[in-house]
Amino acid sequence: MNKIIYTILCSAVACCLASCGGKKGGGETTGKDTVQVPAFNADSAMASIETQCAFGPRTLGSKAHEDCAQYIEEAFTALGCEVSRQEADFTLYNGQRFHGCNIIASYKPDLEERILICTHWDSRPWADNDPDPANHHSPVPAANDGASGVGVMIEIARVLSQNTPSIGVDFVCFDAEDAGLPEWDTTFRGDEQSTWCLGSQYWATHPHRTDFRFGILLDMVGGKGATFYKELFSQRYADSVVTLVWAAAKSAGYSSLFPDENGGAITDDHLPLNLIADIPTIDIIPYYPTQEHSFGPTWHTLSDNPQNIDPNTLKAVGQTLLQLIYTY
Ligand code: AHN
Ligand code: ZN
Repeated sequence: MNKIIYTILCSAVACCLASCGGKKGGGETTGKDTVQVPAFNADSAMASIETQCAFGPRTLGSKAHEDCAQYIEEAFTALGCEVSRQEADFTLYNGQRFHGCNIIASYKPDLEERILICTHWDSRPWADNDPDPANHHSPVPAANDGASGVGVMIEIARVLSQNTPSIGVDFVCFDAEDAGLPEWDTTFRGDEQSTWCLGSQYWATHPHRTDFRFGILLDMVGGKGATFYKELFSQRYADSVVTLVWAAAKSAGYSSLFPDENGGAITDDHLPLNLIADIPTIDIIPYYPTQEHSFGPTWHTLSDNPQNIDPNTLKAVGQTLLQLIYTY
């Protein structure tokens, strides 16, 4: 068939699907073809966040931690991913030792062309930024700072299982990101930065594979009023990935949540991936320019609960990632 007529026909069919379907994420013209990007369902990501939080705070050594690890493994397995648990021993800033695990879920592990999407799944043991000092030793519910990234990744895995993409994806849930030096400990002498991100430090020195085009870290991707500025280490180590993701956000219609602005420099799980595993990895992390704390009002407080998650934020991040995956 004549190529021009074929293209017009494809476009017409795609337009019809878009207008009749109503549930699709939106069309994307790549120059050759019109690709229909499937829709990210924020309600199902939200349901996963509620499930995770219902176990209780997922702090190292707790029953909630073990229960949630099982839930995460089962959720990715049910969606057709190959799942494994990477067990590790972690030593906290205070010398306390815990057994824990990174959880690895591979979608189509045989595909060579693949990307890494990751987040942390543990809860901070101490709400040391809570407005009430009486809560500074209580664990954080971690709806945003823990469950949100996992919820978005599980929903992406569901979409992959129903709409075959041309690339493979590995999802990695890092443990022990958030047991770093609490603000109330004034006796610690040493390198504070290395007390954070213990699971990703372990994974970066024992990666299950490293042949990824790039990595994307999700951290606190469900907060009300969140905007995602370009984090500094992401630009330093993986600027082309920043450009790709911010362009995908624009194509998906979310440029207002992904402004072309510089954020802070954040010590997070993407640093070991860039510096140790040599995988160019960016951090999608909120920056609240007008709030007292740049991570937002619920950060490391007891208010980091599902009620303070906005499904619209989850949607913007999830749809941006699908835009990237299905137009890659
Ligand atoms: C520090 O504030 C040192 N790191 C931020 C990383 C983080 C904590 N992400 C979530 N909780
Ligand atoms: Zn945290």
